[in-house]
Amino acid sequence: MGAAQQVAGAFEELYGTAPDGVWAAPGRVNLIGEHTDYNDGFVMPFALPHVATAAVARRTDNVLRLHSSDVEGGVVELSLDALEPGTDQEWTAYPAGVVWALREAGHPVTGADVHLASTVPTGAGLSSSAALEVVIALALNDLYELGLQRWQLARLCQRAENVYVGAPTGIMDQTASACCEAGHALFLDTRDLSQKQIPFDLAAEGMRLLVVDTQVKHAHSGGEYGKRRAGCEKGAALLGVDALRDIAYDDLDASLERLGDEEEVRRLVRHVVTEDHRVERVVALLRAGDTRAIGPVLTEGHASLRDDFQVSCPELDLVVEAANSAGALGARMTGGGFGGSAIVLAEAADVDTITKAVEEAFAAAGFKAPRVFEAVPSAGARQES
Ligand code: GAF
Repeated sequence: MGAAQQVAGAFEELYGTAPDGVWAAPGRVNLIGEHTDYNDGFVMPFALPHVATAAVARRTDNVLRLHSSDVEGGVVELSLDALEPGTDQEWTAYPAGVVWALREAGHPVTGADVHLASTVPTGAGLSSSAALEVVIALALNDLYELGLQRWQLARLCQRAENVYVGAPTGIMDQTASACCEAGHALFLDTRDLSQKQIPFDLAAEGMRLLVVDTQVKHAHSGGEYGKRRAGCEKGAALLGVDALRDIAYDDLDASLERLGDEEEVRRLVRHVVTEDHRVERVVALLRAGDTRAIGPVLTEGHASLRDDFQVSCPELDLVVEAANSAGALGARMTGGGFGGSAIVLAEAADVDTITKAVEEAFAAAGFKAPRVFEAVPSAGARQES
């Protein structure tokens, strides 16, 4: 039985009727472009095969019933009229936040029964929460015939996360989940959400991309992410621009000089401006068919996140160091940082050696064993049945 059928079957057992449909939305890996999305910059994620799957049925009585097979406990019943930002600290805040954001934007959503099951690892920097948000947004968009486009759903999901959940994240993860296509990475300009699908089929070129989940759990509602964001906004204000995206790479040195003794802001600005430039370099290399050459750019990005933006951790640094020493083409942390996952670009023939090297390095350092898997660029959100 496929995942969609299983989730539909569980819905029927739970609620006593069949769902109106089943939808799926993926987690993501970000190839390059980290902490640029809330600076109006460039990002380049691709969708994972891991998905949040939701069986959903409409209701007409302003009630939302939520259940997840991944969380202990029964059905949670919420009144739509009582949904209030900042009041829910549980997983239910993500789907409820989406319903809140839709209704707040004036969309006539009158309730739903939902059963969810997700294969996206949680707390691993792979956007399990965006997958939850997007699957609900897409299901309600279809069921209530709201006619919203994918990028609009992503914006509403971001609003749910920023305002309802209270995590000050950018737009990358929701857009990735909603808009990615199989076999492609998504080159996204987060200023206007314009997008280009860039073919990214590593297997055809004899390479692989590994995800190494360090098992160090992270969260965005914690203060560090917000502090980086505030520091970037301060940098933009000091430099007199709307967002750091507006600092041209060629003007970086002059801009850093203008920041004088604002040492911390200088580091943040340097990361964001060089990272936007790295995204453009990676896009150019992929377009030129020079895929192997992106490896060193990924590693450079890691150094910038570690030294300038300071969002890495010893486990992520060790993945990058051990993988590169064992012959990887390049490696970097992916996602917000402070734990979570790293990605490793490798020749297919070197995957086993590199995996072993990373596992041994973790054991030698006394770290919890990492979880390593291959990431194949997969489809974005869709209706399954
Ligand atoms: C997290 C956030 F949710 C994204 O918006 C992005 O800022 C990312 O960290 C860092 O690039 O995944």
